[in-house]
Amino acid sequence: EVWRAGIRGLDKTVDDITKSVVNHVQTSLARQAYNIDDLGAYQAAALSVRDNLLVNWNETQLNYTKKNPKRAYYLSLEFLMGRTLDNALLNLGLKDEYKDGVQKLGFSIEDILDKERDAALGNGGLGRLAACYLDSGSSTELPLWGYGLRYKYGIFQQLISPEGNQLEAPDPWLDNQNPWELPRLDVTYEIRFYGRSERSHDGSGRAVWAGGQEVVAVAYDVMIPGYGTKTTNNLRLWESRSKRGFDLNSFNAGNYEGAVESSNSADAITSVLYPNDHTSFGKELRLKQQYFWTAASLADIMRRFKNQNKPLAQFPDFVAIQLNDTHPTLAIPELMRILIDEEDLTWDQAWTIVTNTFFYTNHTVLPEALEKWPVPLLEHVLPRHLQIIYDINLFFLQAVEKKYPGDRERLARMSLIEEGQPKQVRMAHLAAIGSRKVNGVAELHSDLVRTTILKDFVEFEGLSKYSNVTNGITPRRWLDQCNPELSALITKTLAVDKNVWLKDLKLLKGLIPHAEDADFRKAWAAIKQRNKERLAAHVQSTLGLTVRTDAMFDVQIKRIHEYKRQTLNILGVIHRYLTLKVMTPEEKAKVNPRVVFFAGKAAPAYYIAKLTIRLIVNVAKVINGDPDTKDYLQLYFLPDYSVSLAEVLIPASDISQHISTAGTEASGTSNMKFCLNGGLLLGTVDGANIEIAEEVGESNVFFFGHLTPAVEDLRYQHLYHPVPIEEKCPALANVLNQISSGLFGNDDIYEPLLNTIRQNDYYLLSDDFDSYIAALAMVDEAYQDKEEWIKKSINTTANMGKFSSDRAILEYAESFWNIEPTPFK
Ligand code: DL6
Repeated sequence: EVWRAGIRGLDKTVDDITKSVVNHVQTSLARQAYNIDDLGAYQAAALSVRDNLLVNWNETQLNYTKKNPKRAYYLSLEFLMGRTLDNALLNLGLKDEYKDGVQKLGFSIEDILDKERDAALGNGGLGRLAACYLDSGSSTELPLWGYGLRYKYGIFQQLISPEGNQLEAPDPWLDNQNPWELPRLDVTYEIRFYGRSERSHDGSGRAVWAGGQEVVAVAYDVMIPGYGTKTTNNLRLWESRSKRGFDLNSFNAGNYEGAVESSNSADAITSVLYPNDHTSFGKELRLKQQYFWTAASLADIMRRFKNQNKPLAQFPDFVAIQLNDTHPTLAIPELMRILIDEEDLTWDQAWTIVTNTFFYTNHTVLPEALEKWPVPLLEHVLPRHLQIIYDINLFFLQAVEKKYPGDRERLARMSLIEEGQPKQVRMAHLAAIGSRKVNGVAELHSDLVRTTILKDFVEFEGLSKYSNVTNGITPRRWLDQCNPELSALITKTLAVDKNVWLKDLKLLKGLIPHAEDADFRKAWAAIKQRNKERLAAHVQSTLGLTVRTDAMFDVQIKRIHEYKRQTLNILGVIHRYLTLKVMTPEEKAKVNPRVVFFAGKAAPAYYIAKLTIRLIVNVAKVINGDPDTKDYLQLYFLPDYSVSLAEVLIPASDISQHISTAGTEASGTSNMKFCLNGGLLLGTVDGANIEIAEEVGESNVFFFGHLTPAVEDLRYQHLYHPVPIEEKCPALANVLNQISSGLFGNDDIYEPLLNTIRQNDYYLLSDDFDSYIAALAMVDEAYQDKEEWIKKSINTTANMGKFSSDRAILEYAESFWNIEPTPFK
């Protein structure tokens, strides 16, 4: 209790809570307490909890100001936060009190929590990782701030038409106001675009950049509470506004559209999240987003540093900046610009500071995702930055030439500029040479970064700069919050307070001996069963569909992408269906029923991914309606995948699928979430699957498919020695032919999707299909022995301690940023 009282900011009894909620209803919401609905109750409860957070947040900032530790800043274009209220209550240790408090007022805490809209400012893994890292940063008391954009519209809402097409609708997540943000109208910066940059002729290398458009960045602060600690860090999100409001001359002349044009174009910068992951499009608005955000963030960081009155040379002693993928790479030339043009440093002084400040994480080796900006576009939007990039390139290539004289091919490969029409700036190269450390996000991925896309750089700069930090997930949200019953059972079994094991996740190993205890297994299995029922109730209430809960739950949830191979999964489902259709009743009686769930969004312009969704939806219609099979196989595509939906799906899964072509999934993080919740993993030898298997034991995962080193050879064979699919993989050919023959709709709509497999098969479905089907059969067989299955499930959870994001963030803090926990009483 003493501990709890210490972290709450404000100490509140249940009575205090009811008073504070009613007070917010009447004052902040200006409504009558007797006439409030669930949404109003949510808003008032959120504001009441925010009061607690604010106390801690203020004290945290004061603590940092007093102690002046080195700080780290996580620059991410995406923060996929999900909901906040439940997490804030957990971290403050106020869950039970608020449950009772709102109950006294006639509300249920579950209904209130359900009213919160997800903050969905991200596409997928990269943005959710950023959110987990902020939670862990505060929980481990690190001076770590996030910087991002306050998009007015987050990731689009996904609707599925009756034909099975994905339709997109805007996500107006701010419409009901956002109680979790604090507008900081006093924290603003002016950000320039376009104009002209003129170099001085005094040999200083300085330039004057003037003219063009100026846009104002306004800060919105989001409090990030740590678990079981007062430390409450900050996520600062920037909103764009016009500098002048509107143009009075046009207004006076009666040209109203013209008058607001500039404010519209300023507002547009932070109006919407780009809904693509793993593709780089080179669009002007996206470039403006990236610069607007990095420039505002750097100005803010610089202002904070300068308040200390230290020499600029000490900047890297007080500031570490993590670049979450290449999206914030413009921060490198921007800091050079500030140091040279505004602070009068020499090029060498500035470059020394820059290369000791930045750290770059790569999140994908897929070629289409590697960002490149057309030189003419950069020249137009950011003329000074292009000059700086050219200068960086010149000095860099001179150094390369010195080490490898005459090696022109190497120079061309390593240059920041890719030749072509138009020339393009390679942002991964800029991020690599401008950073102190570069890392991938799982062992295999970091190896691939070192041996493929940045191979020349490793040879040139040395291996020690190119490192790995395997991703992690926060066990607070991804176990305690989403699976409270399992968390309670773990606490009881380990006989330690949950505040201890949730912050030292390796303690889960203490569950291992209990896998041999039949009563414990029974309790474990009963929780899984109730989680399935909770999911089924959710599907019933949201979609009106009845899911059977006495079946194995098989889940694949992630962005829809060819490399993630949802197509392989749906083709496997069809294969199962066709097999069931020809089984005798005696054979069927031995089959364990299976319910297959898919969820995920496709980028709006990604035609093949959208076709995959359509196929899944239409296969579901046939399978779920077929009396021969519906007792053995059900299939659901759950629309509008989100963090909140994941929180219901993950605890309910028996098996989850992570089946990317080997070498394509950098890490994956949902694989960690499923395994932490006792779901077994069916996957390829890829990304973090490999390290999960190392931890939980290969006998507890189901691996299949070709390995990474084979992939290139197989692709070569597809191109130059193709074997007809009927010959290579008759089972797959049969499935494809059934689709073509109209079993799931009488038209040729799916042909472009099927042709990706029949023709080039870049993602190797035909190479992996047979072993995939064999792995599915092994899963079926293992599931027959329920006791053994539960043992596997317990042992999996027990060995997932490595994947806490606390471990990952401390690795960044210790090995890269050199920052330390900075607690306070
Ligand atoms: O590191 C977080 C996450 C990984 O777990 C996924 O494997 C990876 O695909 C994802 N990468 C991206 C790349 N987007 N960009 N740029 O989202 O990162």
